[in-house]
Amino acid sequence: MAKIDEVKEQVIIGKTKIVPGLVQEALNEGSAAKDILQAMIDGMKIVGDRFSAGEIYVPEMLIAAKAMSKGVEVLKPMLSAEASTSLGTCIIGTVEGDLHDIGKNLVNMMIGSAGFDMVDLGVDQAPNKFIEAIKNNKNVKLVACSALLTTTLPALKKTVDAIKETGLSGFKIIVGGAPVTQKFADEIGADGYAPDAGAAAEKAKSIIAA
Ligand code: B12
Repeated sequence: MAKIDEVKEQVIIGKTKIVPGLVQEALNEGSAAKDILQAMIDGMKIVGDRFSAGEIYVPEMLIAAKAMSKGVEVLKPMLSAEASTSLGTCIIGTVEGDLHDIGKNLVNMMIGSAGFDMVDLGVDQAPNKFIEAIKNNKNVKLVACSALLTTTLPALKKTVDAIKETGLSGFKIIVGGAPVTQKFADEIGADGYAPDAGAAAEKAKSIIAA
């Protein structure tokens, strides 16, 4: 089995200690960092499907997530390059009620490497936490909100509404996460949407220039 396939298999079964070494071996074997990342994302899709089918439970999802996070750490230097000029500050977080952060962390890394100074609020963040961060940080140009559950899509809307109601300006809001679509982003009045971390970085740059 190619190392990259082993990475995927070991992420699925949550082998936190083994995954980082395998990721390094896959790199040594000549696999591209973005392909290894995609293999891990594909692995998480299988984990999600097994959860839906009732074959595994929350603890198994959690250890798979930990294994993937450890693998991403190895890839980080290859996926993100330091930009020399700053495009401003980006506040990023997962919305209230939602504990998923792997996707948000990848978006953080990619938008950061596009040249933004990142302020990561973490998971389960109420609208006022985003607002406080916008007020307390200098030169905020972008706010990025993540939601992974259909049940937290309303919290995404609540967050965008609350930020807009403050009347604060000078920044754009982008939203994303598996259940989020361009249509939903438009409906809730977000300025932008992107389906994955690479596209999020492109969108971040184009949206603040618009
Ligand atoms: C790992 C995981 C967990 C872990 C999370 C650990 C962690 N540190 O993140 C734990 C165990 C905590 C968990 C808990 C739950 N989970 Co869960 N989880 C997953 C799983 C398997 C993987 C998620 C993941 O990391 N994917 C990989 C990343 C890279 O992809 P991503 O998050 O989609 O991110 C990409 C894009 O969406 C986008 N993106 C993400 N954020 C943003 C933000 C912006 C601004 C932009 C532009 C783009 C963007 O870019 C990212 C990178 O390319 C998914 C299945 C799946 N395949 O998604 C289920 C899944 C999301 N979970 C699900 C469920 C049901 C739950 C629970 C309710 C289970 C329960 N009964 O308790 C709880 C809810 C807890 C809570 N309140 O949040 C369901 C959601 C169903 C739904 N439609 O709502 C899923 C789809 C599984 C399933 N098939 O049923 N989960």
